[in-house]
Amino acid sequence: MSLNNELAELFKTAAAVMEIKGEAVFKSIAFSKVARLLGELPFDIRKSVEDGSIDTITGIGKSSRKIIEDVVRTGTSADIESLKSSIPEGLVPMMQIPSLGPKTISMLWKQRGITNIGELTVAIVEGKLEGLKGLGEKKIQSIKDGITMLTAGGGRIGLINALPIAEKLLEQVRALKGVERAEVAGSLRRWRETIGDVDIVAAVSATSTRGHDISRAFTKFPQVGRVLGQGETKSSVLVDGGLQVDLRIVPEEHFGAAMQYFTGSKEHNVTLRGLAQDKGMTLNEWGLYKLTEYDKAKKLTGKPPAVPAVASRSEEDIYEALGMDWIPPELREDRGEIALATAHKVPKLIVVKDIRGDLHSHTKASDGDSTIEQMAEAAIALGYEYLGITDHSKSQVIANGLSVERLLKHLEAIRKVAAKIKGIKVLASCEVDILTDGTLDYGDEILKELDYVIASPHASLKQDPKKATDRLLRAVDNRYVNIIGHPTGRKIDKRGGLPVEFETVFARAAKAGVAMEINAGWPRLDLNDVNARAAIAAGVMLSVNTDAHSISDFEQLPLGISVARRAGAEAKNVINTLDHTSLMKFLTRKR
Ligand code: DGT
Ligand code: CA
Ligand code: CA
Ligand code: ZN
Repeated sequence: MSLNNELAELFKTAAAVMEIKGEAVFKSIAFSKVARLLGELPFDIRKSVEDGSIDTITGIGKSSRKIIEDVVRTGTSADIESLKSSIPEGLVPMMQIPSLGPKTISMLWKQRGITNIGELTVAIVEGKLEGLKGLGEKKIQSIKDGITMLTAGGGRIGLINALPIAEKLLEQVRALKGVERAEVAGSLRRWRETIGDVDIVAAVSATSTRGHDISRAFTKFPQVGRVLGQGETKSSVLVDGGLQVDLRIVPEEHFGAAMQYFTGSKEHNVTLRGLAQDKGMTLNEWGLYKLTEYDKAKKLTGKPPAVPAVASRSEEDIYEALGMDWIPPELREDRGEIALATAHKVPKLIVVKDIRGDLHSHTKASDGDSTIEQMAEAAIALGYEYLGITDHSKSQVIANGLSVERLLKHLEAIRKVAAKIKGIKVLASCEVDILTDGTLDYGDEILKELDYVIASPHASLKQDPKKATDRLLRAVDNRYVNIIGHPTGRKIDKRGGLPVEFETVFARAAKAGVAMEINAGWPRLDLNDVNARAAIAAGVMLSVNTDAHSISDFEQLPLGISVARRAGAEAKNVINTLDHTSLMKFLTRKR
């Protein structure tokens, strides 16, 4: 960083500190101005200090000049340092959270003792921000989203956070006058686990003059915080919480092409375009065109080409014209899907409705919020045939894991509910901890009392690959283990999880008849798409479960299904699409 920029940052920090302290507002404004001035200065400030010409720069007052001179001469400024140390050091970094300003930070600090982003996160989770002036539910949610964005790295937001924001926007766009239809494209339509920005494509009836009105109305939506750009065919905004949303407006006859293009992925599109070229065609956001004809119209940009397209209205038309089947968005990552589509062998991907029951759920017996009955009732409401109750085993002390004695009592309680309740089979199980060396938290004499066993790693996730792999292998080898739960223990953007050599583990699991879980609970999504794909290739069965700790957690199933779909899973690859009888056959085959 140049000295100018370094100084600009320093002044920005100083201004932020004073704003948070709520003192000397005019001075804070002056510091902000100096920061901007330094950032835009076309010459090196060091020179002006050395030849004294700094006096002639308007906008740099006496105290600012002293700070600059001190930094040039000594590399630091005592004035700034003492200012910085006058408040807790974690407060200034909180300014990076979109939608969080100095006034709110000041209030959080003075009224709730919050001094850094970590404490703020905890306070939000624990509901400790209630009762603060100007901090309604909506504002708190947007702060939460902002933290997610900031800590996600690379400014990506979690799928689970992006979905409701996009859904709401989509509804608003569809309601705009002149919009015939609108859909989400981009990574969100492909259900990537994190989202860089949200892409929406809207269709208008003709090359209508409405484009401008629609795009202007879009930038005026109440949740829009900043407008990054606005034009007749596209607009970009930042919504509350800092998430970017791109809107594209196209004539309806080009809607399919725009959806295809903006759904991506980029890699998928590049390969597809190459294929089009081989066939003497060109594929772009407007449609699929014959190269010979397209060249004549090429100079027209920002507008649809003046020649008729081979295909443009629907995605199906485009893929068909390229000699292939339509490809579900979740597969469009250039991982072999184009060859499959050309051979008419696109898998019939699993859908949410294929799931007949959840095999991983918790109750009040360990760290869940609901009773056995409540969980079972909720599962019935979802139309499930069966539900596995799997509370934590004894080593999970923080999660109120069950001692042997408590487990046996709990099994009895589950079986009592199972006997009484109609319309669902309730299975008595347990999520048994896979300890560091791969031994299980209960001995075989206890495990054999369970209807089936799901075994998961929770602690010591920083092992080397050999140890991590042996750990899972040993669990797979146990004759009572049926499912490995969240096999790596990773949490999206929080921790990486076990570095398992899955090739070895999958080969053993396929042979043993042990299923691997896709844990649908956010932020797990574990296995992830790539590992789940490898599992299928190795002949391993999957199990998509929510790991529900409350009845509302069952709603996270679509996230797990999206991972399965991105892995290319069909219903037949997933054990909890089986009817109860077939499922029990699978779960007892090792005994
Ligand atoms: P994100 O937003 O980082 O989560 O990922 P995407 O896939 O949504 O990427 P984004 O928003 O930059 O662009 C949306 C889609 O538009 C992308 O998936 C493919 C298409 N696209 C964007 N730029 C290019 C490009 O330079 N070449 C090609 N072939 N496609 C592009
Ligand atoms: Ca995007
Ligand atoms: Ca985008
Ligand atoms: Zn669990």
